[in-house]
Amino acid sequence: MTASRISRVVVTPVAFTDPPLLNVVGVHQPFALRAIIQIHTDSGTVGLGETYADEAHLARLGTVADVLAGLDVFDLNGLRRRVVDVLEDGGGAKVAGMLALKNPADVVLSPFEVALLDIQGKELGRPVSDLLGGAVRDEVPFSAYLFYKWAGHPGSDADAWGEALDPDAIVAQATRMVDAYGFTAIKLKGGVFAPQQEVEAVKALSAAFPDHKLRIDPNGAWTVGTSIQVAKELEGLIEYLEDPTPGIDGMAQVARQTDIPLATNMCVIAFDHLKPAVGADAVQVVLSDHHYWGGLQRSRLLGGICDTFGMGLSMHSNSHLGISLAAMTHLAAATPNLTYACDTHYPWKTEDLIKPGVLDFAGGSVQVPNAPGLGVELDEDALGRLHEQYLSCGIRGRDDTAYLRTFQPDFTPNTARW
Ligand code: GKR
Ligand code: MG
Repeated sequence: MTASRISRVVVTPVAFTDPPLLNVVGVHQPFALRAIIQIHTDSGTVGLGETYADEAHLARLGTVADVLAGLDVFDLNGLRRRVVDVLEDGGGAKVAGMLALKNPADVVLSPFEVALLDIQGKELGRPVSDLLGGAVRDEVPFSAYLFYKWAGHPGSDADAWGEALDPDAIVAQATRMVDAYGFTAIKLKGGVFAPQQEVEAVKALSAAFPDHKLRIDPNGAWTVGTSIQVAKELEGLIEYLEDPTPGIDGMAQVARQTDIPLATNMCVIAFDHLKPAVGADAVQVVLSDHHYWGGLQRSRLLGGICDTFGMGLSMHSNSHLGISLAAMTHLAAATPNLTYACDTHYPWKTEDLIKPGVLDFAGGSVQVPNAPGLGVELDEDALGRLHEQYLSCGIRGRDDTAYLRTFQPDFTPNTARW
Protein backbone atom coordinates (compact mmCIF):
# COMPACT_ATOMS: atom_id res chain seq x y z
CA MET A 1 0.00 0.00 0.00
CA THR A 2 1.42 3.40 -0.93
CA ALA A 3 0.86 5.99 1.75
CA SER A 4 -0.50 9.30 0.66
CA ARG A 5 1.56 12.46 0.78
CA ILE A 6 0.86 15.98 1.89
CA SER A 7 -0.32 18.15 -0.99
CA ARG A 8 -1.04 21.41 0.86
CA VAL A 9 -1.51 22.84 4.33
CA VAL A 10 -3.93 25.57 5.37
CA VAL A 11 -3.47 27.48 8.64
CA THR A 12 -6.53 29.51 9.68
CA PRO A 13 -6.50 31.79 12.74
CA VAL A 14 -9.84 31.98 14.54
CA ALA A 15 -11.22 33.91 17.51
CA PHE A 16 -13.99 32.79 19.85
CA THR A 17 -15.66 34.69 22.68
CA ASP A 18 -14.10 34.14 26.09
CA PRO A 19 -15.44 35.28 29.48
CA PRO A 20 -13.44 37.57 31.81
CA LEU A 21 -11.67 34.80 33.77
CA LEU A 22 -9.12 36.05 36.29
CA ASN A 23 -5.67 34.66 36.98
CA VAL A 24 -2.38 35.75 38.48
CA VAL A 25 -1.28 37.66 35.40
CA GLY A 26 -4.56 39.41 34.62
CA VAL A 27 -7.89 38.59 33.00
CA HIS A 28 -8.92 36.81 29.81
CA GLN A 29 -9.57 39.10 26.85
CA PRO A 30 -13.01 39.11 25.16
CA PHE A 31 -11.74 36.70 22.50
CA ALA A 32 -9.39 33.71 22.71
CA LEU A 33 -7.33 32.88 19.63
CA ARG A 34 -6.61 29.50 18.07
CA ALA A 35 -5.05 28.38 14.80
CA ILE A 36 -6.73 25.56 12.89
CA ILE A 37 -4.50 23.37 10.74
CA GLN A 38 -5.90 21.49 7.75
CA ILE A 39 -3.46 19.14 6.06
CA HIS A 40 -4.63 17.96 2.63
CA THR A 41 -3.21 14.85 0.97
CA ASP A 42 -2.88 13.80 -2.65
CA SER A 43 -5.49 11.11 -1.94
CA GLY A 44 -8.07 13.67 -0.83
CA THR A 45 -7.94 13.09 2.93
CA VAL A 46 -7.88 16.09 5.26
CA GLY A 47 -6.35 16.00 8.75
CA LEU A 48 -7.09 18.51 11.52
CA GLY A 49 -4.97 20.13 14.20
CA GLU A 50 -5.49 23.02 16.64
CA THR A 51 -2.99 25.23 18.43
CA TYR A 52 -2.28 28.72 19.80
CA ALA A 53 -2.50 31.69 17.45
CA ASP A 54 -0.30 34.44 18.87
CA GLU A 55 1.34 36.28 15.97
CA ALA A 56 4.87 34.90 16.37
CA HIS A 57 3.46 31.37 16.62
CA LEU A 58 1.30 31.90 13.53
CA ALA A 59 4.36 33.06 11.60
CA ARG A 60 6.23 29.89 12.58
CA LEU A 61 3.25 27.71 11.67
CA GLY A 62 3.21 29.37 8.25
CA THR A 63 6.92 28.74 7.78
CA VAL A 64 6.48 25.05 8.54
CA ALA A 65 3.28 24.75 6.47
CA ASP A 66 5.26 25.96 3.45
CA VAL A 67 7.77 23.08 3.57
CA LEU A 68 5.49 20.10 4.17
CA ALA A 69 4.33 19.32 0.64
CA GLY A 70 5.41 15.86 -0.46
CA LEU A 71 5.87 14.43 3.05
CA ASP A 72 4.61 10.86 3.56
CA VAL A 73 1.76 11.11 6.08
CA PHE A 74 3.30 8.31 8.21
CA ASP A 75 6.71 9.98 8.37
CA LEU A 76 6.50 11.70 11.76
CA ASN A 77 10.30 11.70 12.09
CA GLY A 78 10.45 13.42 8.72
CA LEU A 79 7.96 16.00 10.00
CA ARG A 80 10.23 16.73 12.94
CA ARG A 81 13.29 17.06 10.70
CA ARG A 82 11.50 19.57 8.48
CA VAL A 83 10.28 21.57 11.48
CA VAL A 84 13.71 21.72 13.10
CA ASP A 85 15.44 22.53 9.80
CA VAL A 86 13.15 25.39 8.93
CA LEU A 87 12.82 27.09 12.33
CA GLU A 88 15.53 29.53 13.24
CA ASP A 89 17.58 28.60 16.29
CA GLY A 90 17.19 30.56 19.49
CA GLY A 91 14.61 33.16 20.30
CA GLY A 92 12.36 30.78 22.24
CA ALA A 93 8.58 30.86 22.06
CA LYS A 94 6.03 32.54 24.29
CA VAL A 95 2.58 31.04 23.96
CA ALA A 96 -0.74 31.30 25.74
CA GLY A 97 0.31 34.16 27.99
CA MET A 98 2.27 32.39 30.71
CA LEU A 99 4.43 29.77 28.97
CA ALA A 100 7.94 30.64 27.82
CA LEU A 101 9.61 27.81 25.89
CA LYS A 102 13.32 27.82 25.11
CA ASN A 103 12.89 25.83 21.92
CA PRO A 104 9.84 26.34 19.68
CA ALA A 105 10.16 23.00 17.82
CA ASP A 106 7.79 20.98 20.04
CA VAL A 107 5.03 23.58 20.21
CA VAL A 108 5.17 24.26 16.47
CA LEU A 109 5.32 20.61 15.50
CA SER A 110 2.36 19.54 17.63
CA PRO A 111 -0.69 20.55 15.52
CA PHE A 112 0.89 19.13 12.36
CA GLU A 113 1.57 15.83 14.13
CA VAL A 114 -2.03 15.69 15.34
CA ALA A 115 -3.29 16.40 11.82
CA LEU A 116 -1.08 13.64 10.39
CA LEU A 117 -2.35 11.18 13.01
CA ASP A 118 -5.89 12.22 12.05
CA ILE A 119 -5.06 11.39 8.43
CA GLN A 120 -3.34 8.10 9.33
CA GLY A 121 -6.41 7.06 11.33
CA LYS A 122 -8.77 8.02 8.53
CA GLU A 123 -6.73 6.10 5.98
CA LEU A 124 -6.43 3.01 8.19
CA GLY A 125 -10.03 3.20 9.43
CA ARG A 126 -8.87 3.36 13.08
CA PRO A 127 -9.30 5.99 15.83
CA VAL A 128 -6.22 7.99 16.84
CA SER A 129 -6.22 6.27 20.25
CA ASP A 130 -5.38 3.02 18.40
CA LEU A 131 -2.37 4.69 16.82
CA LEU A 132 -1.20 5.67 20.30
CA GLY A 133 -1.20 2.11 21.57
CA GLY A 134 -4.91 1.57 22.06
CA ALA A 135 -7.44 3.05 24.46
CA VAL A 136 -7.13 1.73 28.00
CA ARG A 137 -10.35 3.51 28.97
CA ASP A 138 -13.58 4.10 27.00
CA GLU A 139 -14.17 7.51 28.47
CA VAL A 140 -11.88 10.20 29.79
CA PRO A 141 -12.73 12.08 32.99
CA PHE A 142 -12.25 15.86 33.02
CA SER A 143 -12.34 18.29 35.93
CA ALA A 144 -14.59 21.29 36.53
CA TYR A 145 -12.22 24.23 36.01
CA LEU A 146 -13.42 27.08 38.23
CA PHE A 147 -12.29 30.68 37.87
CA TYR A 148 -12.79 33.87 39.79
CA LYS A 149 -14.43 36.10 37.24
CA TRP A 150 -16.13 39.37 36.56
CA ALA A 151 -19.83 39.38 35.68
CA GLY A 152 -19.00 40.37 32.13
CA HIS A 153 -16.37 42.19 30.15
CA PRO A 154 -16.42 45.88 31.13
CA GLY A 155 -18.85 47.73 28.89
CA SER A 156 -20.80 44.54 28.08
CA ASP A 157 -23.71 42.77 29.75
CA ALA A 158 -23.12 40.06 32.31
CA ASP A 159 -22.44 36.66 30.72
CA ALA A 160 -24.36 33.51 31.53
CA TRP A 161 -22.02 32.58 34.41
CA GLY A 162 -22.10 35.94 36.20
CA GLU A 163 -19.66 37.26 38.78
CA ALA A 164 -17.57 34.99 41.03
CA LEU A 165 -15.35 36.86 43.45
CA ASP A 166 -15.79 35.09 46.79
CA PRO A 167 -16.12 31.57 48.20
CA ASP A 168 -19.93 31.46 48.00
CA ALA A 169 -19.88 32.45 44.33
CA ILE A 170 -17.18 29.86 43.63
CA VAL A 171 -19.34 27.16 45.23
CA ALA A 172 -22.28 28.36 43.13
CA GLN A 173 -20.13 28.18 39.99
CA ALA A 174 -18.99 24.67 40.91
CA THR A 175 -22.56 23.57 41.56
CA ARG A 176 -23.65 24.81 38.19
CA MET A 177 -20.74 23.19 36.39
CA VAL A 178 -21.06 19.87 38.20
CA ASP A 179 -24.83 19.80 37.61
CA ALA A 180 -24.38 20.52 33.91
CA TYR A 181 -21.43 18.22 33.16
CA GLY A 182 -21.26 15.71 36.01
CA PHE A 183 -17.62 16.42 36.89
CA THR A 184 -16.21 14.46 39.82
CA ALA A 185 -13.03 16.53 40.18
CA ILE A 186 -12.84 20.29 40.70
CA LYS A 187 -9.94 22.69 40.12
CA LEU A 188 -9.90 26.27 41.34
CA LYS A 189 -7.72 28.76 39.49
CA GLY A 190 -6.17 30.82 42.26
CA GLY A 191 -3.49 33.50 42.47
CA VAL A 192 -6.12 36.23 42.22
CA PHE A 193 -6.93 37.07 45.84
CA ALA A 194 -4.94 36.85 49.05
CA PRO A 195 -4.08 33.20 49.81
CA GLN A 196 -6.32 32.98 52.87
CA GLN A 197 -9.38 33.94 50.85
CA GLU A 198 -8.57 31.25 48.29
CA VAL A 199 -8.01 28.69 51.08
CA GLU A 200 -11.49 29.59 52.36
CA ALA A 201 -12.89 28.96 48.87
CA VAL A 202 -11.30 25.49 48.78
CA LYS A 203 -12.66 24.73 52.24
CA ALA A 204 -16.13 25.85 51.10
CA LEU A 205 -15.82 23.60 48.03
CA SER A 206 -14.75 20.72 50.22
CA ALA A 207 -17.76 21.21 52.48
CA ALA A 208 -20.13 21.42 49.50
CA PHE A 209 -18.52 18.58 47.53
CA PRO A 210 -17.07 16.17 50.12
CA ASP A 211 -16.72 13.33 47.60
CA HIS A 212 -15.09 15.34 44.82
CA LYS A 213 -11.34 15.49 44.20
CA LEU A 214 -10.16 19.07 44.63
CA ARG A 215 -7.13 21.05 43.45
CA ILE A 216 -6.02 24.66 43.52
CA ASP A 217 -3.60 26.31 41.09
CA PRO A 218 -2.36 29.85 41.85
CA ASN A 219 0.19 29.76 38.98
CA GLY A 220 3.14 30.39 41.28
CA ALA A 221 1.54 33.33 43.10
CA TRP A 222 2.82 32.36 46.53
CA THR A 223 6.16 32.47 48.31
CA VAL A 224 7.63 29.21 49.59
CA GLY A 225 6.55 30.12 53.13
CA THR A 226 2.97 30.88 52.11
CA SER A 227 2.81 27.70 50.02
CA ILE A 228 3.86 25.59 53.01
CA GLN A 229 1.30 27.33 55.20
CA VAL A 230 -1.47 26.78 52.61
CA ALA A 231 -0.44 23.14 52.22
CA LYS A 232 -0.81 22.65 55.99
CA GLU A 233 -4.31 24.10 55.89
CA LEU A 234 -5.39 22.03 52.90
CA GLU A 235 -3.86 18.71 54.00
CA GLY A 236 -6.52 16.02 53.53
CA LEU A 237 -8.75 18.28 51.44
CA ILE A 238 -7.02 18.34 48.03
CA GLU A 239 -5.58 15.66 45.75
CA TYR A 240 -2.75 17.90 44.56
CA LEU A 241 -1.46 21.45 44.86
CA GLU A 242 -0.58 22.90 41.47
CA ASP A 243 2.27 25.38 41.03
CA PRO A 244 1.98 27.07 44.42
CA THR A 245 5.34 28.80 43.91
CA PRO A 246 7.60 29.43 40.91
CA GLY A 247 10.59 27.34 39.87
CA ILE A 248 11.96 23.88 40.52
CA ASP A 249 13.95 25.00 43.60
CA GLY A 250 10.96 26.69 45.20
CA MET A 251 8.69 23.73 44.47
CA ALA A 252 11.31 21.36 45.97
CA GLN A 253 11.41 23.41 49.16
CA VAL A 254 7.62 23.22 49.45
CA ALA A 255 7.56 19.51 48.57
CA ARG A 256 9.92 18.73 51.48
CA GLN A 257 7.41 20.23 53.93
CA THR A 258 4.14 18.63 52.81
CA ASP A 259 2.65 15.25 51.97
CA ILE A 260 0.32 16.81 49.40
CA PRO A 261 1.62 15.97 45.91
CA LEU A 262 2.78 19.06 44.02
CA ALA A 263 1.73 19.33 40.38
CA THR A 264 3.04 21.60 37.65
CA ASN A 265 2.48 22.99 34.21
CA MET A 266 4.90 25.84 34.86
CA CYS A 267 8.29 24.58 36.04
CA VAL A 268 8.31 21.37 33.97
CA ILE A 269 7.09 22.22 30.48
CA ALA A 270 9.79 20.65 28.32
CA PHE A 271 11.88 17.48 28.33
CA ASP A 272 15.02 19.21 29.60
CA HIS A 273 13.18 20.28 32.77
CA LEU A 274 12.57 16.68 33.81
CA LYS A 275 16.07 15.78 34.99
CA PRO A 276 16.45 18.69 37.45
CA ALA A 277 12.85 18.28 38.67
CA VAL A 278 13.32 14.56 39.32
CA GLY A 279 16.72 15.19 40.95
CA ALA A 280 15.22 17.71 43.36
CA ASP A 281 12.00 15.70 43.90
CA ALA A 282 10.25 19.00 43.20
CA VAL A 283 7.15 17.69 41.48
CA GLN A 284 4.98 14.64 42.10
CA VAL A 285 2.49 15.18 39.24
CA VAL A 286 3.34 16.55 35.79
CA LEU A 287 0.57 18.12 33.76
CA SER A 288 1.05 16.96 30.22
CA ASP A 289 -0.17 19.06 27.31
CA HIS A 290 0.30 17.80 23.77
CA HIS A 291 0.18 21.39 22.47
CA TYR A 292 3.67 22.14 23.80
CA TRP A 293 5.09 18.69 24.62
CA GLY A 294 5.50 18.03 20.89
CA GLY A 295 2.24 16.32 19.99
CA LEU A 296 0.58 13.07 20.98
CA GLN A 297 3.45 10.63 20.52
CA ARG A 298 5.88 12.75 22.52
CA SER A 299 3.25 13.20 25.23
CA ARG A 300 3.16 9.42 25.56
CA LEU A 301 6.93 9.53 25.92
CA LEU A 302 6.43 12.02 28.75
CA GLY A 303 3.96 9.55 30.26
CA GLY A 304 6.63 6.83 30.16
CA ILE A 305 9.22 9.07 31.81
CA CYS A 306 6.78 10.02 34.59
CA ASP A 307 6.01 6.36 35.13
CA THR A 308 9.70 5.50 35.30
CA PHE A 309 10.42 8.13 37.94
CA GLY A 310 7.27 7.51 39.97
CA MET A 311 5.62 10.82 39.09
CA GLY A 312 1.88 11.07 38.47
CA LEU A 313 0.45 12.43 35.26
CA SER A 314 -2.45 14.83 34.74
CA MET A 315 -3.35 17.11 31.84
CA HIS A 316 -3.19 20.89 31.44
CA SER A 317 -5.53 23.02 29.37
CA ASN A 318 -5.81 26.48 27.87
CA SER A 319 -8.87 28.05 26.21
CA HIS A 320 -9.53 25.66 23.33
CA LEU A 321 -12.00 24.31 20.80
CA GLY A 322 -13.20 20.84 19.84
CA ILE A 323 -10.26 19.64 17.73
CA SER A 324 -8.02 20.06 20.76
CA LEU A 325 -10.57 18.35 23.01
CA ALA A 326 -10.68 15.39 20.63
CA ALA A 327 -6.87 15.11 20.61
CA MET A 328 -6.71 15.43 24.41
CA THR A 329 -9.34 12.70 24.77
CA HIS A 330 -7.53 10.24 22.48
CA LEU A 331 -4.23 10.89 24.23
CA ALA A 332 -5.66 10.50 27.73
CA ALA A 333 -7.50 7.34 26.66
CA ALA A 334 -4.27 5.77 25.43
CA THR A 335 -2.01 6.80 28.32
CA PRO A 336 -2.36 4.19 31.09
CA ASN A 337 -0.80 6.28 33.87
CA LEU A 338 -2.85 9.40 33.13
CA THR A 339 -5.05 8.66 36.09
CA TYR A 340 -6.14 12.14 37.15
CA ALA A 341 -9.14 13.91 35.62
CA CYS A 342 -7.82 16.20 32.86
CA ASP A 343 -8.26 19.96 32.87
CA THR A 344 -10.39 21.56 30.22
CA HIS A 345 -11.62 25.10 29.56
CA TYR A 346 -14.27 23.66 27.21
CA PRO A 347 -17.36 24.56 29.31
CA TRP A 348 -16.35 28.24 29.17
CA LYS A 349 -16.70 28.60 25.44
CA THR A 350 -19.95 29.30 23.63
CA GLU A 351 -18.76 28.73 20.06
CA ASP A 352 -17.07 25.82 18.29
CA LEU A 353 -16.11 24.76 14.82
CA ILE A 354 -16.65 21.02 14.92
CA LYS A 355 -20.00 19.42 14.18
CA PRO A 356 -21.78 18.78 17.51
CA GLY A 357 -22.65 15.51 19.16
CA VAL A 358 -19.28 13.73 19.42
CA LEU A 359 -17.61 15.23 22.47
CA ASP A 360 -20.47 15.63 24.93
CA PHE A 361 -19.72 15.31 28.65
CA ALA A 362 -21.61 12.72 30.66
CA GLY A 363 -20.74 12.01 34.27
CA GLY A 364 -17.81 14.41 33.86
CA SER A 365 -16.28 12.32 31.09
CA VAL A 366 -16.02 12.37 27.31
CA GLN A 367 -16.49 9.10 25.41
CA VAL A 368 -13.44 8.31 23.31
CA PRO A 369 -14.54 8.82 19.68
CA ASN A 370 -14.30 5.54 17.79
CA ALA A 371 -14.67 6.87 14.25
CA PRO A 372 -11.47 6.90 12.15
CA GLY A 373 -8.89 9.56 13.02
CA LEU A 374 -9.78 12.13 15.66
CA GLY A 375 -13.44 11.35 15.01
CA VAL A 376 -14.52 14.98 14.67
CA GLU A 377 -15.69 16.82 11.60
CA LEU A 378 -14.95 20.44 10.80
CA ASP A 379 -17.94 22.73 10.30
CA GLU A 380 -16.63 24.87 7.42
CA ASP A 381 -19.24 27.60 7.97
CA ALA A 382 -18.27 27.91 11.62
CA LEU A 383 -14.59 27.99 10.66
CA GLY A 384 -15.35 30.88 8.30
CA ARG A 385 -17.34 32.71 10.97
CA LEU A 386 -14.66 32.37 13.62
CA HIS A 387 -12.01 33.42 11.12
CA GLU A 388 -14.02 36.57 10.30
CA GLN A 389 -14.22 37.15 14.05
CA TYR A 390 -10.43 36.87 14.23
CA LEU A 391 -10.04 39.43 11.48
CA SER A 392 -12.43 41.90 13.10
CA CYS A 393 -11.66 41.45 16.83
CA GLY A 394 -8.32 43.26 16.74
CA ILE A 395 -6.64 40.84 19.18
CA ARG A 396 -3.41 39.36 17.83
CA GLY A 397 -1.97 37.70 20.91
CA ARG A 398 -2.97 36.67 24.40
CA ASP A 399 -2.13 39.38 26.92
CA ASP A 400 -4.18 39.06 30.10
CA THR A 401 -1.97 41.62 31.84
CA ALA A 402 -2.36 44.41 29.28
CA TYR A 403 -6.11 43.82 29.21
CA LEU A 404 -6.45 44.03 33.00
CA ARG A 405 -4.27 47.16 33.02
CA THR A 406 -6.79 48.94 30.80
CA PHE A 407 -9.07 48.88 33.89
CA GLN A 408 -6.46 48.82 36.69
CA PRO A 409 -3.38 50.66 35.40
CA ASP A 410 -1.29 49.86 38.50
CA PHE A 411 -1.80 46.06 38.29
CA THR A 412 1.47 44.11 38.70
CA PRO A 413 1.48 40.44 37.69
CA ASN A 414 4.18 39.28 40.12
CA THR A 415 4.36 35.66 41.00
CA ALA A 416 5.49 34.73 44.53
CA ARG A 417 3.93 38.00 45.62
CA TRP A 418 2.24 36.78 48.79
O1 GKR B 1 -6.84 30.17 31.41
O2 GKR B 1 -6.22 31.69 32.82
C1 GKR B 1 -6.14 30.57 32.35
C2 GKR B 1 -5.18 29.59 32.95
O3 GKR B 1 -4.51 30.19 34.03
C3 GKR B 1 -4.20 29.07 31.93
O4 GKR B 1 -3.60 30.15 31.27
C4 GKR B 1 -3.13 28.20 32.53
O5 GKR B 1 -2.14 27.93 31.57
O6 GKR B 1 -4.84 26.57 32.91
C5 GKR B 1 -3.54 26.84 32.97
C6 GKR B 1 -2.88 26.34 34.21
O7 GKR B 1 -3.25 25.30 34.72
O8 GKR B 1 -1.92 26.95 34.68
MG1 MG C 1 -1.66 25.14 36.12
